[in-house]
Amino acid sequence: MAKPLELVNVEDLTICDSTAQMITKAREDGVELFFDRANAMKACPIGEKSACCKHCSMGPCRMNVNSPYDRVGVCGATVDTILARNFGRMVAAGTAAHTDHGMAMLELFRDVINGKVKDFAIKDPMKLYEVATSLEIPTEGRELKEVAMDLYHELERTYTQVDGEIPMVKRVPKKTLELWRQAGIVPRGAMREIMEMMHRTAIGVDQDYKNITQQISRTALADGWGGSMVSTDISDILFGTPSPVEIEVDMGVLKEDRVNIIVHGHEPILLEAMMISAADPALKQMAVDAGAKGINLVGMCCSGLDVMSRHGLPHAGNFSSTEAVLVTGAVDAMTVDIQCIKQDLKRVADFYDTPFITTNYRAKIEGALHIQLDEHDPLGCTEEIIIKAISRFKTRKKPVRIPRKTVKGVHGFSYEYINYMLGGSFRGSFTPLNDNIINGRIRGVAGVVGCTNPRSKQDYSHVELVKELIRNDVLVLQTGCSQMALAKAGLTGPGAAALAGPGLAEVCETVGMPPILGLGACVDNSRILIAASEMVRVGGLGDCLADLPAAGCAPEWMSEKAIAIGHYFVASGVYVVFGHTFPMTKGTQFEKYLFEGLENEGFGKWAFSDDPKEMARLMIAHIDEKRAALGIDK
Ligand code: XCC
Ligand code: SF4
Repeated sequence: MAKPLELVNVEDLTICDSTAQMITKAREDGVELFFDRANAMKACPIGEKSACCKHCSMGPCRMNVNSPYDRVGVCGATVDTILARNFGRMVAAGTAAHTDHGMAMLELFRDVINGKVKDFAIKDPMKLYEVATSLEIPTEGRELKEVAMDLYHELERTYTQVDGEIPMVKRVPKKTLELWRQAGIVPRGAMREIMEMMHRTAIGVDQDYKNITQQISRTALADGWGGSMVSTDISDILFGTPSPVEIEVDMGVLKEDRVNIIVHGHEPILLEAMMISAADPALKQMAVDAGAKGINLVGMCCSGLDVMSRHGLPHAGNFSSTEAVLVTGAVDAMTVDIQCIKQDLKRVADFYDTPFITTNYRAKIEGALHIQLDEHDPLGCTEEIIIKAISRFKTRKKPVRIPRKTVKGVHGFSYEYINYMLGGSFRGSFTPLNDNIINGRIRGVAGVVGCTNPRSKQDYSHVELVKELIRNDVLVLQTGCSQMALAKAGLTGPGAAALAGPGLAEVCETVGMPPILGLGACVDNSRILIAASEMVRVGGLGDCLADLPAAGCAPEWMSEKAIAIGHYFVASGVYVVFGHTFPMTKGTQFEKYLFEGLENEGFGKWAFSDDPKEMARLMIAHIDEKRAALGIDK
């Protein structure tokens, strides 16, 4: 780097104490982390507002963000066309990520059924029957394998179908589905939608921002009600449907006297296979022989959340802490699969002599060791990683400094469990939730989800927003890095009820649930869609998703996946607030369309705020508006 950086105070970068300690240590060690790079490289003021286009070589063309209708691109594209095309490509990329992940899960499912994969099995046959029934696949008197194969073929349409409607629309409330049909946005298959989105946003194709938005909605819905939903359901069938489990989080879960292995990424396969290998007596013995007390497997980011919710595995932190955790010097191997894996992890890992291993052919990192995880022999890969970690433990060269902090919390609230919890019987129902919303004890429901971002103080907005929501009797559902922010802040334990408003606190006490429910990884936002559909089905809260007193927020988002998620909620009828930044130029027609116009057409709408108190205010105002429309505002 040319000139020394003016370093930002650590307290301004994060409220996560462990990460703060490790940022300080990294600076002492002379290791650059992404927090400092974000400060050194200011965001491009035009790109930040999404006002540039590089879709052809007549450009790149950039608009005047202060006076957006001053000029057009060389081809004549207006700022609205440019904004909509950029937004559409973000949604296409995000949808591609979730659907490619989902398709990998579906292929694993197929190979488990046909016996080609032997290290995994169907762990939750009941869920398999439930999903099959929801898709009208006959189950009476049929062999599990037969039903499973039918289910596989049915779900494959989610991705590959070229015409018709994806299977999961059978779960969409009738009136919402009617609206989609009228608007022509029922997804056919994810591949088709992503392909068409890319085509329509190329130079000289679709140049009407409203028409582009139609395809944006269709593509995003192929994620939420398609790729992501299938991924969640298949993961539950193969690895078990989560139910509440107490978990320890934060960097203190690393242990100086153990072989610490971090698994970071998104598909549950790697971590599930690691768990099998870490329990192998021969490998355990090898660790003991190397002088360790044992093997300590720890998750990070979404794969961590996924497996944590199912098996209670400890979790070290979210996206903004993945470099910082390496700075402890205590990580004996970090292994990754896909998504949200910073290239820089390799350089930081090298500095601390930590083996850094990629495992998915889709996501190699220059210079990193690649050990391909073959679904047909997953343990071949995971055993090798563990052996590398043990040997690193034996030869640890640098001093180890682990932040002491650990926090306990309860996670793993699948839709099925919420149903059970509320109904108090195995086949419970959402009636008590609806009743409590109608009688006003619960004001509404909010989903607070998404990433952390080095351009905003890590975890701060997540925690402040959620506190404000529960204080106002709003029940909060969480996924992704946001869930981990609240977990580290100590708000996923029973103690959080003390911060809830009187109505919500009373319900929490009666039902025995916390006011903040952690649902899992980002693909598990589909669980929120299912829960919302169930609220409509039970009745009393309107007849489509847009009628519900509900709102969503990703206060510190950074990934294109977050934009895809945000938009599938908006297209489903939900009000969605994004924080810290938004790829939008103020004062444009496209902004007005996303922030107001869509709602007038019966969908949800987008909003933006960079202050958590204001985010909460917007969400609560929307919830109150919906309550008033339902006639339950007291
Ligand atoms: Fe990635 Fe999923 Fe965002 Fe976290 S929340 S930074 S997408 S790990 Ni999903
Ligand atoms: Fe410029 Fe149009 Fe080419 Fe975009 S597509 S770079 S606006 S000429």
